Amino acid sequence: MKALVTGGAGFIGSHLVDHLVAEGLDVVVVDNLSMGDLHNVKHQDEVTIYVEDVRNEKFMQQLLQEEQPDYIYFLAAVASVADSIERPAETHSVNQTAVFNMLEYIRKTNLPIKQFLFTSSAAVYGNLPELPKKEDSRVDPLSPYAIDKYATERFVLAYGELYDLPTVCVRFFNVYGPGQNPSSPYSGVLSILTDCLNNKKPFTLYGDGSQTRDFVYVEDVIQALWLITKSDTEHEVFNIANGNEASLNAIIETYEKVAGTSLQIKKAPGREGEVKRSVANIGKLIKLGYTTKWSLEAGLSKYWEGA
Ligand code: UD2
Repeated sequence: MKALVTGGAGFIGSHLVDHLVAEGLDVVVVDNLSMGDLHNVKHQDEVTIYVEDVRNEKFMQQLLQEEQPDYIYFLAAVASVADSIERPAETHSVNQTAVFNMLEYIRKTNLPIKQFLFTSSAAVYGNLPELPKKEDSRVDPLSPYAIDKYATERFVLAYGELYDLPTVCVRFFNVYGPGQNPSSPYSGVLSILTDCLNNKKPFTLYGDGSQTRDFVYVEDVIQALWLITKSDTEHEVFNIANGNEASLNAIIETYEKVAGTSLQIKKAPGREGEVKRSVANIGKLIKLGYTTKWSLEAGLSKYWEGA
């Protein structure tokens, strides 16, 4: 069995690649290293890596023909709400057009895949009051990022139904763990917090810290992705989260305790297009056998140990 992982040198992608290699799959990675890093890929001798952009349509088509992957995990993305507001056109070309082009090519050439998994985001739910978010909760995408993710989900599911392709979508909540790149202002907040705690840098807190998120340790995310693959599920959407809501203030406090050091905080206005509260219902995943192995404290301790 062969798996193609776009964004496979990125934070979540590289953990997925490790797991797929351990499961005995042949793994092919496409990553343009815009946020990813080849050092993230542990078993480089066992993985075929192409440093390429998923927007290179010709290249991607040739790759699919040559490699004939059974499983496709589409993780390549401009992965930030704030970044998408700065660069809406570029976000769109990666987060929607590249995915669409691949689906269209698979359809036209009848490429015999076993699963096409698209990674969407909790951002699609927006700021509607229903909590926790279920996969069939109303959506209200507020940013170019969220709009692209939601529209692409619809393409992925419609292509699945209309052309009988084995497609599935997941909505990541806030994923953290080793390998997350803290170097951009759009990086995940826990990677930035880790960097600030480690290097005694001031942390910029956007808003009053009362915004909530559902943080999930990357190992649990990989568990969920693999369960979805093994279950042969198709034409479904799954939340991938921990199922617990925590405010940013509470997360900072917990992390300071775990790290045994305190943070210097600079306040800044809240970010545009941001979600105020976020927490998932993970019942659908639990039905597939998912159990969260990492509480926030356990995950933060593990992350801090390796930082
Ligand atoms: C996360 C995902 C995004 C999308 C979204 C869905 C990451 C990196 N991004 O965006 O892809 O799926 O969830 O809702 O996981 N913050 C600070 N200071 C900083 C950085 C962040 O206060 O230096 C705040 C930020 O304003 C936000 C919270 O921390 O309220 C989490 O920010 P984030 O960028 O880690 O993730 P989020 O939820 O915006």
